[in-house]
Amino acid sequence: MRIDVITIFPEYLEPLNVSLVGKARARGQLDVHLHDLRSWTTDVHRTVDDTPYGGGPGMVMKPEPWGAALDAVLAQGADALASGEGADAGAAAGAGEGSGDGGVPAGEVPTLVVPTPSGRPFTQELAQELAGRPWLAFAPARYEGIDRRVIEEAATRMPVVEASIGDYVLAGGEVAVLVMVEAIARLLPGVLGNAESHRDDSFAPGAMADLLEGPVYTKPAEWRGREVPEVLLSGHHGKIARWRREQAFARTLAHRPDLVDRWQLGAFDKKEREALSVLGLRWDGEAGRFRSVADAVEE
Ligand code: 6GU
Repeated sequence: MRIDVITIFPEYLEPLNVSLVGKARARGQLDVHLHDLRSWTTDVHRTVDDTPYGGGPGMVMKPEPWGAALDAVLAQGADALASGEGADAGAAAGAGEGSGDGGVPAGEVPTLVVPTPSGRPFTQELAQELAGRPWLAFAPARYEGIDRRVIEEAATRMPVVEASIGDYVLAGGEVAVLVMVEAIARLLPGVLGNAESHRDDSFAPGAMADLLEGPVYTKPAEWRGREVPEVLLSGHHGKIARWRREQAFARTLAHRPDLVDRWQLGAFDKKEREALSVLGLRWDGEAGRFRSVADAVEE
């Protein structure tokens, strides 16, 4: 996969050289190119922002540098694939350039990912969808955001996804890019050592959809007077799987009752329904969702 990031703080993306993502780059599984937005400014001050039309606080990122940057990144990526190589980003910061098989098919355009608190939620499902694309370009903004016309014009040329990593406001999208790239990279084939490690992730499609992963333990079996739950030492795989699932139910109910609202009765077998009942959850057929006994009493 090829990834381009256009930012006024390329150094903010240095962590892409470390750990899982860094190793994926070193192995040529990820071809990351960082670009300094200011290299597409034309004035001596290298200005990237201006006051908002209509008034109000803060500054807005000017359209011209973004337009020129996206043009250049599109052309570079296209050239890179024509020459069959990860092209060096001329404007890249030290951490930026990479080579290896970007794996971008001819005629391809990137999917533009714009991190913004007003985007759609960045979920495991979206991470999975983006992990299936050969080329992503990220446009993290600072200040109050990017002039809207940049996004609209880009959308006439390539798929655009505006995404938020949560209900809070960051000073800029760079950290969100780190979050998204890491979530995407670990889904790429061969990046995680053990392909099965995805399977039990919270939010993993299948058995863990809408479910948070429960607690984990390692040696020693007793630590500061605390023992590892006996079932995990039993060697009984069926019982262990069931126990883990029940822990996941309890944890999801405690931390994310909004996910419980998505559970459907048919997803649970008889023993699981018993476990849900022990947690105080009863299926409400009319409402089409589980209700906790405590809520039912309140009403
Ligand atoms: Cl993607 N960007 C910024 N600036 N703040 C955020 C965010 C993104 N997601 C949540 N908060």
